[in-house]
Amino acid sequence: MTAFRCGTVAIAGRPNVGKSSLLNRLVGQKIAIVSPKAQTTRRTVTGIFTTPTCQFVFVDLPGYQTRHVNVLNRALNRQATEGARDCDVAVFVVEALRYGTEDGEVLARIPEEQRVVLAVNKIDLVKNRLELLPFIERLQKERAFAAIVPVSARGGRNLPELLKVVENLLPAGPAAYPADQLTDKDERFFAVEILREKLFQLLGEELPYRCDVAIESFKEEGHGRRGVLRRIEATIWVERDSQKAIVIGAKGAQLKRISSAARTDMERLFDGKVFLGVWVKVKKDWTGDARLLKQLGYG
Ligand SMILES: Nc1nc2c(ncn2[C@@H]2O[C@H](COP(=O)(O)OP(=O)(O)OP(=O)(O)O)[C@@H](O)[C@H]2O)c(=O)[nH]1
Ligand SMILES: [Mg+2]
Repeated sequence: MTAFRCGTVAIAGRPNVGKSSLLNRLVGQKIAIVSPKAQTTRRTVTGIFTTPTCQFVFVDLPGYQTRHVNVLNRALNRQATEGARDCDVAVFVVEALRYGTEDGEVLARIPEEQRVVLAVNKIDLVKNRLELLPFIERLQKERAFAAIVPVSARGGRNLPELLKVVENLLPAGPAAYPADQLTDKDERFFAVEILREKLFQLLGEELPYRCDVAIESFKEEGHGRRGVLRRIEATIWVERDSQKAIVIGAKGAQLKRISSAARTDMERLFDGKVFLGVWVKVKKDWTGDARLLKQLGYG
């Protein structure tokens, strides 16, 4: 009988290659937020997946930030670099047929001695599969990857194969978490992330990068037959009054859209009723304010 394996698996790569989508697919539940915009993930999310032979502790890292140079993005880049270094295995995600300097910079930050599996994602977008071969050959010159697996986080292609090669690289050892545990993050964390996802999905191109979310209070009420009611109060921080006006929208319509979309997702994830109150507040230059960033959970 082969020994049980358990270890941490960082999911690294430049923004927008599909790291969070891949995490969600691998653990079988949507826990990491996803948007078509680059640099969506700011907080490292852990997703735990346990099989009869292995426990994978996936860590979805922020994509390396190049867009704005500020205290926030420096903190995110530090997280991304440390995450890829401190895990047992790194899965380096690229987009099929697209490999540029930004990808190369992320790969260069993963230490030479780290075991790296290359996941070539979004193969559902490749019309002619033959084109993948020269692409993969070219990438093989970049690093001695432990394995290369073409996948589709969207369609689920080859994900069992990806899990298999990662499993074989993980150390033998007992499970670190109970088999049914999905994440080590708490509900407050997900409340923040779900609200942030809605900002990314519903606001324009630039504004989501100027916002962040803090939970002011999170209470559970009525542990009765009708389930738990969660009463959540949150603040959306923006940098300027003009941004606040956009987030709120005419007659509060935009804020209503954001909070009701967030509430629906929270109710699905928490499996119970949610009462959500959201306020928008201005804090000039919050992305450069180390103290507020600490409060917002960026170590
Ligand atoms: N067609 C296709 N689209 C995908 C696939 N995986 C992810 N996407 C899309 O790619 C976009 C980015 O996905 P994310 O999962 O947010 O990417 P990410 O790497 O986590 O991005 P950051 O958090 O910004 O670093 C989203 O619009 C996804 O729906 C895939 O396999 N196929
Ligand atoms: Mg992400």
